Amino acid sequence: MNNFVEAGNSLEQSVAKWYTLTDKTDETDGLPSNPCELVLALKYVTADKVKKKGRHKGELHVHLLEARNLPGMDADGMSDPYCKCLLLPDRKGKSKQKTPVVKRTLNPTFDHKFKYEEVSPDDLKERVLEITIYDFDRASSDEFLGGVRLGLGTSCNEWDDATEDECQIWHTMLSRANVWIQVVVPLRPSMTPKKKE
Ligand SMILES: [Ca+2]
Repeated sequence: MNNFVEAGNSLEQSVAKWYTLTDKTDETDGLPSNPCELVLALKYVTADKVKKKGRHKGELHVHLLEARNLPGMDADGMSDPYCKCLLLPDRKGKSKQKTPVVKRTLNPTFDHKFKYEEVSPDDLKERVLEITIYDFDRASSDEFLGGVRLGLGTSCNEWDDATEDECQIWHTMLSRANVWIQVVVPLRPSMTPKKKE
């Protein structure tokens, strides 16, 4: 029942809101809250379900669906968003994934799938999926629009700093193997690691 095709057919209805409403009531500036957020789906595929032969570990499947209410960075008030994705602590090679650029929009549809092979659930408990969104600029360096770090946030590594919402998503992905988990996650305005207590 919980396969992704079904979830995709009713995107708006099936999207789970992971953040709590109490976060919003802290806003005192009176600005309308059209939250800057990312819609994605995750699925951990156990080793016995991996199609390639000779694999001993499972796979993490990632489907970046869309972003909403991104900041406008260009002169016309629009941005040209694309996502970068890393499975930290690796920052090189197959860890690096990128979506194509979606031109002139603040609400891009990425619909981009990729996977990380040969990862066990225990590996993923110590790793962090970092997704950052940038505005592509032809003439200057790309500008940061928002990001998330999905993980359990339990190690002392400074990059392992998932918020409660981000941690809940990772926990759900790990506890419900072979099922797509589709979520809406608020985008951080900065990727500076949160200080550990
Ligand atoms: Ca641009």
